[in-house]
Amino acid sequence: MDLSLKADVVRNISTEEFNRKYLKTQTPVVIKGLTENTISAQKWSLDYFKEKMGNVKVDVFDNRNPKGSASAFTSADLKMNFSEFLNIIAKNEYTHFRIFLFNLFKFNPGLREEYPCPELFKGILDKTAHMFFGGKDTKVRIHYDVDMSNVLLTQFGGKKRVVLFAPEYRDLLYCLPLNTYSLINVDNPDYEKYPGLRYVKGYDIILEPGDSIFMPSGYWHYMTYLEGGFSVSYRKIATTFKTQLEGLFNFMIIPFDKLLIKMAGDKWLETKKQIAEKRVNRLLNEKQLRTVINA
Ligand SMILES: O=C(O)CCC(=O)C(=O)O
Repeated sequence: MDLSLKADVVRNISTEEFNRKYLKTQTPVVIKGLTENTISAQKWSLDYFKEKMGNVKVDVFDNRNPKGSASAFTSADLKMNFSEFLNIIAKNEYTHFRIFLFNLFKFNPGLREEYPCPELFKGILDKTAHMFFGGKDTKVRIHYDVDMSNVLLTQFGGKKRVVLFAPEYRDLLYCLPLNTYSLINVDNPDYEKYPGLRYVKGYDIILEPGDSIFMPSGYWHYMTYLEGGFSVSYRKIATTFKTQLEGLFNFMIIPFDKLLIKMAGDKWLETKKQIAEKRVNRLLNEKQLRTVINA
């Protein structure tokens, strides 16, 4: 696994330049300064959310849940008061708890004015933002987003490590069938078990508070909270009809995966792992690999 690809880091980029250089070419980029001159830059902190929305009951994921490996992040493991959760991550020590895809504006529509969708990402989805919270060293398993939209993720609070891989590496990353995630360990790749990982190239990026990262449609991402913190994501619909259809297709197949998990549990998970491994072994024996790794 080679993580030496370098993403551009830009500031003050116009919408025209962003569209031409990054959105059209589906190239990741780190953008600095998008929160400047917004209320979020002055006000947003764990304490502020505690004060504004501390009583809201939030869905929390528990990274220890062994069942989590069987399916996409579609259902949380427990509910707690937002203030209770924020107290845990404010300690800035390891916690297995995290919040994923929290619909911020649904609970407090006023917050929309405090960090509105940046101009360069405006579109039909720009009224909805999602939030992600985690404590120090919390990790988010490698996956790509089911809906295949483009994502602009802005970091607040502590630093976050983001590892990215292009969609072309889907098979070599051992994507599990009927879903959009993989069980490989990005921090400690097992090349004996997963030989395809030798051919994978990606980006290893550290986001500082105030940085935003553009993750194009279908890009695989693996996150590590280096400090307790949170992010906000805005989405922009996929730029090609083919990719939009892929998003729709993903939504249609995941219920089958869920059904099979219900019916066959671990057996289905084992079958999925075997299918993913077979796909890679086939690829490693074929000339196709050359096309994928040269992409
Ligand atoms: O930053 C996080 O906690 C996860 C972000 C993520 O997975 C996403 O935006 O899809």
